[in-house]
Amino acid sequence: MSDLDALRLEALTAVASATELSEIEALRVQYLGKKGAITSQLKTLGQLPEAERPGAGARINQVKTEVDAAINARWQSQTAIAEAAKVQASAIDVTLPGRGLQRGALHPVSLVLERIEQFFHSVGFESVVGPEIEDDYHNFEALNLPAHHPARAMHDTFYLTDSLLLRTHTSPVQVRTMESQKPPFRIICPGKTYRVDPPDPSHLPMFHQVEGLMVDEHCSFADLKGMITEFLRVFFERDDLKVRFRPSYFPFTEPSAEVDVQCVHCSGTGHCRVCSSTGWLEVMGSGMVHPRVLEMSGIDSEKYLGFAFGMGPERLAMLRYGVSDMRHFVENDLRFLEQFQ
Ligand code: 2U9
Repeated sequence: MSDLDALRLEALTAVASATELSEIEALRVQYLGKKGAITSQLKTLGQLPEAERPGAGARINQVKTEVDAAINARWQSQTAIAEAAKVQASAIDVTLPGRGLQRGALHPVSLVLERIEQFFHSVGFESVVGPEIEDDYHNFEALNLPAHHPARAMHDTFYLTDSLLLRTHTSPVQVRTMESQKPPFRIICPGKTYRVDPPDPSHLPMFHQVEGLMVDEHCSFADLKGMITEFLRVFFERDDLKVRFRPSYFPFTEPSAEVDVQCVHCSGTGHCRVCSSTGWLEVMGSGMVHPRVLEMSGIDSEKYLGFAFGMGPERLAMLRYGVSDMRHFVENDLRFLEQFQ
């Protein structure tokens, strides 16, 4: 029995200090298994005098139960600790502040294109787009710019083959519309255009244009002036903005006019560098479509008249947002782009 007391103490001490579940399981086998130290005590009962056997048997079973309970309790508490550690390791702290979203912003040229389209859609124009790779006919010939016409020198052209090129304006889109649709129509053609211009503060080899064309039976230069004046007042958000039309020359329009607005920087006083002290800023070109251009695309120039205009969104974005160098638009410097949020 003194062996049993020592065994009991040894087992309970070992269980109390076991931390690993595998260790606890090993103790169960060591003391309570078939050949375990406590189980083996029962086998020694036969060696005792008969009168002592019931008491000794009961005592061994009592120790067995006690050690079994200690092992179970230790197993449970260590399992709970292991579980808690696992949860802790994979826990997400939902109270931590989020990393936050970095909001993007539209490019200033996109913002300007949106404003231009919004205005012209509101007065009945539809946007039409076309290919950036064009043929010589649609880019030049059909616009009254035959080969060797001196005005072709105005467009230093990226040629891909003898007859294919990167369009130098979006005018070929209007030509294709006139070829395939019957008037009346009002369209604007926004898109990328290309000219052999090395980048400098006011030139890029790829830039944008929005050109417009209205063809109808009654369509006058007065309509052109009214439409463009209204557009510029809405665009620059000034009801009283002064607009002037200056005689000019384009092969595809006759008469032609360059459009100036009162300088949006010095309000026309001329005390500024933006307008070179003139008080005026050139913002667009315009004119009545040349009858030969209408005829070449199959429109009866006796019955129909057209007005057309063209503008550069990069230039308008520079004036609207006070950007002094066109190269900012293609450098993708976030310090620049972030200002248009
Ligand atoms: C057709 C007939 C006429 C389009 C026009 C301009 C005047 C013009 C420039 C302004 C600055 C382009 O971005 S810019 O370099 N454009 O001055 N464009 S009239 O006239 C057309 C177009 C197509 C069939």
